[in-house]
Amino acid sequence: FVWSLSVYSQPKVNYDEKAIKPYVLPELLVLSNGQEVKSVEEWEHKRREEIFDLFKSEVYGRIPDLDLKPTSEEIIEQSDMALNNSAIREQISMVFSSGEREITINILVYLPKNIESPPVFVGYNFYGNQTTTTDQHVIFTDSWVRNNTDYGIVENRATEESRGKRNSRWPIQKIIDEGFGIATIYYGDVDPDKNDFSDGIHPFFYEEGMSKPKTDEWGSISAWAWGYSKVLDYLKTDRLLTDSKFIVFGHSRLGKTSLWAGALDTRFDIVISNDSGSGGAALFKRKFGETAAIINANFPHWFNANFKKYSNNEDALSIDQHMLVALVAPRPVYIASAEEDKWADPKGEYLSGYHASPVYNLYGKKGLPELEFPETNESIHNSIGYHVRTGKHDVTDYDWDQFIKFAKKHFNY
Ligand code: GTR
Repeated sequence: FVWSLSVYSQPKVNYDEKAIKPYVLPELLVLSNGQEVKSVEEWEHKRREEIFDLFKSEVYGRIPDLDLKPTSEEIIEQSDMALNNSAIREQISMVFSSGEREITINILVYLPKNIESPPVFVGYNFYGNQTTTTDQHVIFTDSWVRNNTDYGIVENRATEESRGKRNSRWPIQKIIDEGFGIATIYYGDVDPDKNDFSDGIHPFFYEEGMSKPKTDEWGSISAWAWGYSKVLDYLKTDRLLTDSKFIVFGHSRLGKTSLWAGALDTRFDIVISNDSGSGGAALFKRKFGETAAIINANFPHWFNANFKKYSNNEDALSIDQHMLVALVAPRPVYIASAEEDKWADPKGEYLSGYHASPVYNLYGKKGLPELEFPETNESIHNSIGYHVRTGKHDVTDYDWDQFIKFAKKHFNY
């Protein structure tokens, strides 16, 4: 067994609450000039903009604002008799091209029958749409997929053997039976998850001579967030979803992404982060579990180049993740943790919701008012929702039950 240099050079991972050094969170409601923010107006027009700018320049990276439109967008397959005749299925192919370059984003949609414009969960998957269900009609991605021998994925290509392999994370029938739709997309269609800026969407935006984004420009999390907005652009035009509400959902690295996407794109009516941890809901300055140094070493492409300055230097960060949660306000946001997922720092995930609450209060909404960490398996459904459930880093039925309950409550549905 050979330690890779990046692992070897890591500081020890801290899992001891008592060993956390005192830290100071950046003030949420104080402008950079020292002035206090006292109204929604000041929050929206001043402080929110400042915070966005910090997350863009120092963490996830700026998304180029060239408005790239799909070169084609087509429903390539549909059925009114999906899932034993209980659902409508649509598969949409969105193609983006520029010169020789092309990416295809495939959206798999299931909708309950006989409900007009149902609310829809929108979430990326890790290994291709075919892994989310055993439904034989689901089309494979042509994009690069991470190898996984359990799923028979060996040459970075989706395989028949992988069909349905991740369906425990996608209780599609339950979602449909509860009156919701679901849209899922393979995240690698937008940007393959590897430290390589020559593929995916990034190169579409390079100026002459560039081979990677500039130091303040987008890493992969921002690229996936961009993809979420493009998918939403389509969903907003779907004839069956004219008045639908949309819930952006993601697990782990994709939970980091759903928070950032939901903050950026206010057309997402609810934002859900599952076990998002470091760079997601967890507070960096606690340095508990996965730290900035560890994540930068193992996944340098997720963030922008500027973020590297904060490895072992969290004190210098002028943001922390409570500010990311606050950017979603006043829309409902749900943060889910798992007890055994210490790597993602459940308490740090909770605390970012707690410390984001003053912004919700400005809108007359209730966030997470108690500093005390809640009991396991007791969910909170205020405008900021939270639970820590028993078990590991995963998406379980318990998680989905809470997401559905949360959406029903806040949509009055
Ligand atoms: C881990 C990473 C976490 C989380 C997770 C996942 O390896 O350290 O930050 O993103 O992957 O996405 O499953």
